[in-house]
Amino acid sequence: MTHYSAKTLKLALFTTGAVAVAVSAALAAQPATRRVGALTADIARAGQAPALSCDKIAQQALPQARITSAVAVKAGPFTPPGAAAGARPVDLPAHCRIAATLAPSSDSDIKMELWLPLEKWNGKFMMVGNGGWNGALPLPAMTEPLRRGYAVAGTDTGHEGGRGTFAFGHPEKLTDFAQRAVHETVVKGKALTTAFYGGQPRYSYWNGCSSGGKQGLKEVQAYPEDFDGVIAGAPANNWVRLQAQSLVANIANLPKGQSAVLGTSQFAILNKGVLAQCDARDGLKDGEVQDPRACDFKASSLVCKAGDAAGSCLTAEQAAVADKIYAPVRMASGELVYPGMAPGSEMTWGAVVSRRWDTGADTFALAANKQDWDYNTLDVSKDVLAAERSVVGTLRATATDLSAFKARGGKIVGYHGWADPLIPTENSINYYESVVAKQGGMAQAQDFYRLFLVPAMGHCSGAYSFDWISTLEQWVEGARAPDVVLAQHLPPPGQAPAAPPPGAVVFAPQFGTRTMCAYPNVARLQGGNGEQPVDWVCSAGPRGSRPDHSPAKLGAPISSP
Ligand SMILES: [Ca+2]
Repeated sequence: MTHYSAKTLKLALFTTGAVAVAVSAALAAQPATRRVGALTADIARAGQAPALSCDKIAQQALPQARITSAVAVKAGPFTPPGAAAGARPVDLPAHCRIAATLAPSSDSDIKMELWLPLEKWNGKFMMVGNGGWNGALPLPAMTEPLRRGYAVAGTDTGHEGGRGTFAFGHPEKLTDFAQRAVHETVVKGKALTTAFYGGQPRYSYWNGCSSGGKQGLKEVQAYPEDFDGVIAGAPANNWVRLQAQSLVANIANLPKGQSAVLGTSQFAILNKGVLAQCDARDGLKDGEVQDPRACDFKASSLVCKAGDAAGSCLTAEQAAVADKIYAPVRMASGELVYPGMAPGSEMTWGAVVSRRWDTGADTFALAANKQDWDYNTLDVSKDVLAAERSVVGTLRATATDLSAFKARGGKIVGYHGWADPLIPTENSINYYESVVAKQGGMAQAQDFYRLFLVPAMGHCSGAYSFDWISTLEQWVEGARAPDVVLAQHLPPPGQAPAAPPPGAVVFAPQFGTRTMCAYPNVARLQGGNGEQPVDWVCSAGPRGSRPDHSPAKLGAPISSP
């Protein structure tokens, strides 16, 4: 059991918007072991003026690529194209904004952007990820790394629009989406960064969630030289099986030709039932289930009985559909396809189950090479394995041997919200355990890969605010390995956040700072209201997913490689 006293924790910095929290090196000092000589020279270079002007960088020759624009942008507000109406612009520092088109195959049309700080470059490179089928440059996600001084890159992965239909008749474009667009953008982005500043970046990082988490893991597996550190949030890495699970839930709630069985009011009834049964079990009645693996909730417990108030219970049909959404998906052979939804994730189930799930339908349509494939005909016992053998099999990032990345000092920070309505959380546990098995033990895996499971967090965000970039930087650059991370507890939607002054060490009492423990440890309340780090201790938690949501054996590969 590890206990961290309040004295060993300090709030290190706040940034605008999300509160950035760092933990003092006293927690888990780790000696710097890498690149000490190179680092000295690199630090001298960091912060220096560019060696080339933004005009000159436009003339750089790149193989199988052309720079379409390079513009020096003055410091000032930036609103990404396509931002929601009324979205607040982000203040960006002066930078050279480069756009390029990459064509590693004759059918490729990969757009990338690279933003290079004109002053105070931190000497580092970062690439940010995409979501879903991608099809747009991730400009909003590029703003924060630039503000931190990074040279930052992003790609549209080689097509436009958020549907998978782009890939019919375009196998090279599917390859670009699966992995090549990211790798090519890394290579070109680093080359341009090096030319611009007159020296290589001293560290290179990936930051992505959802498809972005998958992209980061694919990089680790296929191109271990590309990054020194990877943030892989809620990864869609077991792509084909995830889409099968999403479609099973979707079909259950939206039977062909009928209206949805469960809607917003039923999601709320289910969530209330889960909290009534399981919230207080973790010692803190806070509207969050710390570890849903310990919550054996059944929707059938909410079927209306005589005397139940209207709107407080479910019909038998509604309960059966909900229990199907909670359930793992298995083939007739018993092989796990994918874990089910965790109790506590109900409030946002509508994202997948209340409308046609195009992401999954497109995946299996491509696998069958039939544009009019009817997703209602999905047979998980046959179609999943067939899809994994088809062109969409390349969309998986489930390889378990990460030793090449580990051997060169690479680090992975993974996270996944327990209330994720899009990607059931236990897939992250199953993947992590398959890496542990391949590594030969938990300690060997934790040497380079840590996973954080976040109570009440939805898909990639919600409930808590983290500073994953600082967490990864501190680990890769030698300050500390993340045994714990601190997260700012966010107030429920509609309530103004408490805004502590810069440098404050006193946390807002009602929405304070929560300790998150690296898997398999879990945070246990030892006092207080749970809103200060000292209220929690990290102690050993259970290994693996709930038994029926696990592959048959702990550490078994989560899908055929
Ligand atoms: Ca609780």
